[in-house]
Amino acid sequence: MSAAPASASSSPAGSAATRPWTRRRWLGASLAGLAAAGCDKFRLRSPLTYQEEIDILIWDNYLSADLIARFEKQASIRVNVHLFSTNDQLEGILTTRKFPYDLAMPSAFMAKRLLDAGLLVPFNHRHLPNLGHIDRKAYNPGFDPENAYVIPYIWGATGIGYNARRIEGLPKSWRDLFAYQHRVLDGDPGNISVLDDARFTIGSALIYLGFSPNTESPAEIERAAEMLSRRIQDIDYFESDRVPQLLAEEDVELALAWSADVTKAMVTNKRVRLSLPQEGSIVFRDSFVIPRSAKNLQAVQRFVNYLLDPTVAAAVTNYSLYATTLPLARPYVNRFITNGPSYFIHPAGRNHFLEDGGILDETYRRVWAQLKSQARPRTASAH
Ligand code: N2P
Repeated sequence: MSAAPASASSSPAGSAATRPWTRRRWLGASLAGLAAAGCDKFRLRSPLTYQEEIDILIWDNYLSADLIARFEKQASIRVNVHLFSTNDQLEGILTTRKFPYDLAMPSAFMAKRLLDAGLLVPFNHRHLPNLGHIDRKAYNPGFDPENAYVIPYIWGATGIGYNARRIEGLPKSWRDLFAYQHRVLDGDPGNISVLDDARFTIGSALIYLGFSPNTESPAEIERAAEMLSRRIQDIDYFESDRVPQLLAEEDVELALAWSADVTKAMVTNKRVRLSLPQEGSIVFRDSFVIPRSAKNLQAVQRFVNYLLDPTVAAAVTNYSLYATTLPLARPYVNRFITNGPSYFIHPAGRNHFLEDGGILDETYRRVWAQLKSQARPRTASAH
């Protein structure tokens, strides 16, 4: 197996979605997938002609080139992949760009926000015979109980990715990330990264302080921001895409991380582990939605239905290492994934699901912008 599995995606988060998947990117991502999962076979795009075309906006490293090529061939529908790195970025793209995206994949709380803003159109379940494969428990009962607009597909938790050989002790609490100066065993000052994502990073700080990550109190949000601000000089990266590399290459000892990114790091570095802090953590469900801009509803639903096939969903998880919402896919998922951090979850009561804060989100954004403006030059220049 070669280098850290996650990607050719080292360029600034702000531009990820605008970068086309060049052949080099395909190659990087596919080889990364091979290294990670040992299953998908790399194949260059063949010079087929397609009857139709769709444009999808998804997280980096979720879908392999091979899976997409298989669909393109069988359906004669070309799939143009556009990438994004954070929910905020996705919202920015969908609200400001005129481009006719046919599919997007926000986390559930952002899907609600997009729905409330009138930016989504419903699925037609007649085109989705495979929809019933999704675990009923993963539905979004609050705002879309029948999955009219939102189809949860991938889930995971947030926790502390850490290097077990370099950090003294097990980081059991968010305190280890946010408020405690760690002893790093070889004497180097330890490096820290947090997700470049306002709701997830501030939300985790809120959980540590005993507040809800969905708090409606500006004072509580400010308290979380103050704590992060006291830590700002120790935070080396605000990073959402490159966490697997940062951990695997031992650039950071402690990272606020999405669970599967820790699995990715562990593929090449056995010292890396995930801790779900005792105070609880945020669980996300990344979900398919159809933006109002969609130009080809039938073709895109055919694509979604393809992804909802249990064997295809398993291949998505074997490639991305992110947990699937399809119980029937699980038997086809590699054991090292189902037994590892990708599937770590707290017992009930300590899992938090982000909710759309409506206007309150502005407080998160303001506080986040202030925080990032205090970041060390190294961090600031990385973005
Ligand atoms: C994959 C990022 C996963 C995002 N590169 C979690 N919502």
